[in-house]
Amino acid sequence: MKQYEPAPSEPERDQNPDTPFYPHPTGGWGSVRSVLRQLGTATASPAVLDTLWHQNKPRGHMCTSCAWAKPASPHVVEFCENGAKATIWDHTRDRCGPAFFAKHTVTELRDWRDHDLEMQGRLTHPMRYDAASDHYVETSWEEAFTAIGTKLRVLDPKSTVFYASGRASLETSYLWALFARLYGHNNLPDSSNMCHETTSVALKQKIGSPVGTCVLEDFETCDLLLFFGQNTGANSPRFLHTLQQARRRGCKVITFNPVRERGLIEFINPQNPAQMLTGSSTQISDIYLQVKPGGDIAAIAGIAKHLFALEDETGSVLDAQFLTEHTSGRSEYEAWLRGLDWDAIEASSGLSSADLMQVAKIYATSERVIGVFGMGLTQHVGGAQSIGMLINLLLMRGNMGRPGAGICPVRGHSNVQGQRTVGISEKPDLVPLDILARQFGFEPPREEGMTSVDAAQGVLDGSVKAFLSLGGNFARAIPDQGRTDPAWSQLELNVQVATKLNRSHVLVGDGAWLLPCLVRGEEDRQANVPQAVSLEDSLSHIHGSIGRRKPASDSLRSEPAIIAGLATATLPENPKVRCHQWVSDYGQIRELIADTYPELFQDYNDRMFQPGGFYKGNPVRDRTWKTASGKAEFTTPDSLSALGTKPGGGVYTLMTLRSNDQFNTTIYGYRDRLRGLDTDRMIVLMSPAEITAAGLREGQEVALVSAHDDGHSRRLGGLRLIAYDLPMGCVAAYYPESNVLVPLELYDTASKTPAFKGAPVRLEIDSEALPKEPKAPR
Ligand SMILES: Nc1nc2c(c(=O)[nH]1)N[C@H]1C(S)=C(S)[C@@H](COP(=O)(O)OP(=O)(O)OC[C@H]3O[C@@H](n4cnc5c(=O)[nH]c(N)nc54)[C@H](O)[C@@H]3O)O[C@H]1N2
Ligand SMILES: Nc1nc2c(c(=O)[nH]1)N[C@H]1C(S)=C(S)[C@@H](COP(=O)(O)OP(=O)(O)OC[C@H]3O[C@@H](n4cnc5c(=O)[nH]c(N)nc54)[C@H](O)[C@@H]3O)O[C@H]1N2
Ligand SMILES: [Mo]
Repeated sequence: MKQYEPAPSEPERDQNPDTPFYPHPTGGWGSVRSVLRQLGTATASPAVLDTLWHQNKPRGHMCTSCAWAKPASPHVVEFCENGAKATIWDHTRDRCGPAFFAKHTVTELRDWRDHDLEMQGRLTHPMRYDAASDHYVETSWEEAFTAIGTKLRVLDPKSTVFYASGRASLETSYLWALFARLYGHNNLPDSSNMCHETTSVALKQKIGSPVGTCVLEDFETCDLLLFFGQNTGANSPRFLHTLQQARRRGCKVITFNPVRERGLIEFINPQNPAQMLTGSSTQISDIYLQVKPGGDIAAIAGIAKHLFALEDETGSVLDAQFLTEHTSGRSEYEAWLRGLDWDAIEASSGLSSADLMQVAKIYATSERVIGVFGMGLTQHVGGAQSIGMLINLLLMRGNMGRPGAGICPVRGHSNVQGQRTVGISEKPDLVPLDILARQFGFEPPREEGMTSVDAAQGVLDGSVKAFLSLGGNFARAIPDQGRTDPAWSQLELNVQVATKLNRSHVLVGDGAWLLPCLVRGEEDRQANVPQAVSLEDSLSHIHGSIGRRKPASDSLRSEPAIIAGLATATLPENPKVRCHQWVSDYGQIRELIADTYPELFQDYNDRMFQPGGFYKGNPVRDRTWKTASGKAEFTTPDSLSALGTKPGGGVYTLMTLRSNDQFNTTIYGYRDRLRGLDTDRMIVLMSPAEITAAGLREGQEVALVSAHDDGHSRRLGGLRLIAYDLPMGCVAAYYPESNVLVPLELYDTASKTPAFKGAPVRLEIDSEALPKEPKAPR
């Protein structure tokens, strides 16, 4: 099934031309057309152009799509294809209000597709679920707050969960975490628990800081970027500008990814008229290695083993002084590496010793190297160990704590890193509880709270009685939905603060509330004064953000105002807790944040509109290591594979992927342009050789069945098999449709981040008929 005629050119030399792919550069006219298509839909409001104009600029609003850095001197338009889609999606003219809910029962809505639920438009009124009629019915804010507060007061706080998705601002997040602790628990899982929690745990343990060490300037002087499992073209496209500039200076890029992602192959900057007119593109990766899923530990081990061999020959590869002064654990690591067998490295990584030698030689002659990574490393059973290996590699040549070098996790949601910074964490050790105790005159809970996996297990076993969600779509984002879906209706209380309707809102029972809030691009007036909020980007810079659009409905409230309403109705009187007063002026919330975190947030209100954001700092930049040993730690992994089980014998590793037309569970449309796939989402990708070996045929309808042997059956049928350029031993399908196949108990052993890129599955010819297309509502 070839979608586009391939037009082979230099960067495509390794592409299998018989499988679908996008034969054009990322960016270029394709991305302009894609934005125009979204703008041209009947639902987009013309005023959205003004909103886009201010996006990511000082005193404008900060994009709600990815967390990539916002430069001090923005481009004329500082947004990308997918940032524009996110804004257009937020500022639709469609409304999902009481009339819609009167027409459809909740049971009926459960059969709708994710896309169709969100396409109803912005939620406009607070709604209460009425179990008797099976409808959401309009309620008032006062009724909602009183009922929720009354229920929370009789529940054991430890049986409740306050989830947050990474979009809410620093001000909102601080209040949310404070509310949880004043109420009496640390059950504060975050979308980060399904995402970069692996990073936070691994970096903290190994280099003493839970976040990346690089700033934008480092990308101006680095001479090599090692890219592991991050899909820049779709998920952080503005980063492509940074990459393009680095490439033009002569910086090299080496990519490790099982999928040949176009953004990491070729790019035309839509903001560069010359490139747009001539069609001349920038090649991104010098070397593109299709590592097997979970094979990064082995790939890095191979590179490092070659480096030790080169060091034996030349004596000039390792940074001996750095290693002695700044690291611990090196001998054990070196002994392990030297003892490794090349057959095992090649089998686990799917890469040849010769390819890895080529990488080792480039690395050994590069002076300033940055390691970049995303979900391809974090979402594995051995995720933290893979990150540990990348750190080991960087440490070998002192690529940490000097300009142009370091480690750069590319974060997901636009403020997901910031939420952790201001206290949304289930780990009490990471929060200054003593300061909070003094500040607000209470005894904070000290027990460890629940991660996302713990929370899902608690919902499943009935120990969680109430689930409050600050944004997101938790029920749809988690693993094992076949098991978890039915459990949601058993909750005694389910409160969803949201902008658009999604599956988590319809998997409910008695005691469910839907509370609609402003989006970031909308004007947020409190006490008649427009308010600003702030966010932290992937490179630890904090930016102010001001929304200007008229809110979608007069009945909406801001997230901080909703939290103030909930907290006031729930908590006992405390003269030091004045939520409504704080919310009348968000500057007061920022002062509270600065009191709790004086080192990070001094002069917060004065600095928040600094162009490029203000930098939170990172001790690693000065080679200060806040680790157990006081040094950067070499670590030795337990296994050469990051997978929990070994593929083979009919078992394949399932990677769950995002398309270019989605933001997590928000499905904008059904194209995946950058992968050359213009079909629906119920597909499974597999290498042509593997299809033949399995006796299957392209286009066949198949089912994926879990090969995780724990007594639970997991199956997803109605999938069309597509031959795709992938390594042997794996298959790929879309998230969230394939989440039913990922076992809840399969997660990174250090952080409990689900193994969304490494679930073991088998393939069956689907004997069931294709499921009926869910009813299209419009
Ligand atoms: N437009 C858009 N932007 C987004 C999002 C979105 O859904 N849409 N989501 C946001 C969020 S919350 C996040 S966390 C980020 C996610 O952004 P990314 O970190 O890019 O996450 P994914 O797209 O899940 O997967 C990344 C890549 O990992 C590769 N991969 C899979 N398994 C392996 C492996 O074992 N090893 C290696 N080396 N690579 C592997 C996949 O082929 C894929 O290219 O993006 C954010 N930005
Ligand atoms: N199989 C598989 N599963 C995965 C992943 C994967 O790669 N594969 N990735 C994981 C990752 S990285 C993440 S981060 C999670 C994502 O998990 P979540 O963050 O929970 O999910 P989202 O899809 O981002 O949430 C979308 C919903 O957020 C609401 N929303 C949007 N904007 C706002 C706002 O401004 N305020 C409020 N209150 N609500 C808003 C809307 O109602 C929308 O429907 O999924 C994880 N799940
Ligand atoms: Mo994420």
